[in-house]
Amino acid sequence: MREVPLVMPKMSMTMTEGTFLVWHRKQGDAIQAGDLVCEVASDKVDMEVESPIEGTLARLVAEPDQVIAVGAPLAFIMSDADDMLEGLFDDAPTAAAEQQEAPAAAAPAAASPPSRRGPRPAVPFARRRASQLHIDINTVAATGPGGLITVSDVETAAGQTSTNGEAASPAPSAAAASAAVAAPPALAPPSAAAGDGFSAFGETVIEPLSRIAKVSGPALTRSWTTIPHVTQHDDADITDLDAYRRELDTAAKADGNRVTLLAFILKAAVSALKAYPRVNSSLSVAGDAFVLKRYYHLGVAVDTEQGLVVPVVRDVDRKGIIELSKELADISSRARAGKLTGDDVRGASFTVSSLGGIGGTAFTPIVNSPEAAILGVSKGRIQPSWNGEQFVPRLQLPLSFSYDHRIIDGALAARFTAHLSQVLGDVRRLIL
Ligand code: CAO
Repeated sequence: MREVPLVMPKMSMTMTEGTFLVWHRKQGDAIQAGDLVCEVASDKVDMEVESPIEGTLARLVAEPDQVIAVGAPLAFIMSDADDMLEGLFDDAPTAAAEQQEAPAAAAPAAASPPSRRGPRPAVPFARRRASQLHIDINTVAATGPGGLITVSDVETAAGQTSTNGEAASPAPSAAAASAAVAAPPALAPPSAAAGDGFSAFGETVIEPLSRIAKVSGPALTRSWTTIPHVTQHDDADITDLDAYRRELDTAAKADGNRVTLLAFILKAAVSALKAYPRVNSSLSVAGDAFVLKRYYHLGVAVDTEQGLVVPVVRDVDRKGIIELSKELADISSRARAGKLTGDDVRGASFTVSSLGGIGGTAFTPIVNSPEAAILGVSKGRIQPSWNGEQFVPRLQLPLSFSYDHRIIDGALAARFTAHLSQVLGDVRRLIL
């Protein structure tokens, strides 16, 4: 009996790391060679990973959305089988993905799927489109370079598109018809190369997705479609807090720094996370426990020209307002300059998304899986507030707290936002 690693496959010559997507088996499962174990993605290709050997899935190492180096273990299989399949992820998918990365050098399209047993390479969205259309991707004939399955291959298999991809087929299948309800074109458009069909109605311009959008789009879709989301809204009276912040900000400006509300929001979030530890947790991979985190690393959504990025401020519980303010200025300017490293964006236990500098009264942020919740903050506004005798003008900050309902119930969410509101309403509580 020996422990065999199941590793992150190399899906192209240039690939150095991939993103782990989802487990299809759980720890302790008995598996056969060729069984589907999990799915991973490069920035170009999604791939199913099968077991190379018969045995027991002894240890799951990877977590959803974790970025893992090529060749590093995703899991370990205990096995006493001799027939290790060497080169499971060999030239076929590698060549396919490589050609996808270099369209100018694309080889003639392969018309049929590879005959060997092994993972079927598919472009992002193709696998999801297949599942939306209730089609087994292993039955789809690939027309992409090197045997890559494209979205239009899947749709063709569903009988949904005509050959030029510009119009729906005259007799869509029942599966395609139900998919039209389940997934409108705006959610999963066919690839631009295949013709998107919109030019039949007027002029169109193709704007390629940025690298960030290519990575974050599927991650957001996964979070939104796999996590039962609920958003709890509340207000915090920050009249006194804002007066104090302005004092600090004026002093900081003299040194070329700023103190914005966000540093206080991070500290208040830590206070609430300590009071309600479940919010600072994740569901275990096996789905049978909560993993409570005793660290307070907070992701902060930053709007950049390339798209949304979420750098992480570590150990917020151990830092003061001035230190946090400087760090926020540093990470947001590095994010906008595209200079964040992999370490800058890993390991958050909770996320804050502030649109307060832009506007809006409320929104429904998407939980950053595998975290349990995210706090959205909108623009503070002066509102009339009843003090028991009269209405007085107070600065109210809108809070939008989205949470995974499998981990957090409505009462806990209401208590969490009430705690946040109290702490932000009385700045003295921040030092408790
Ligand atoms: N209410 C009112 N004013 C606010 C505010 C709020 N909630 N939050 C910030 N402001 C003010 C600031 O005080 C500042 O005003 P002054 O310059 O007059 O003092 C101004 O708005 C701009 O602040 P900022 O946005 O530069 O700084 P920040 O620390 O508040 O936020 C950052 C930094 C990086 C979070 C922000 O710039 C950003 O990118 N926000 C967008 C995040 C995003 O896209 N989220 C959506 C994700 S989808 O889930």
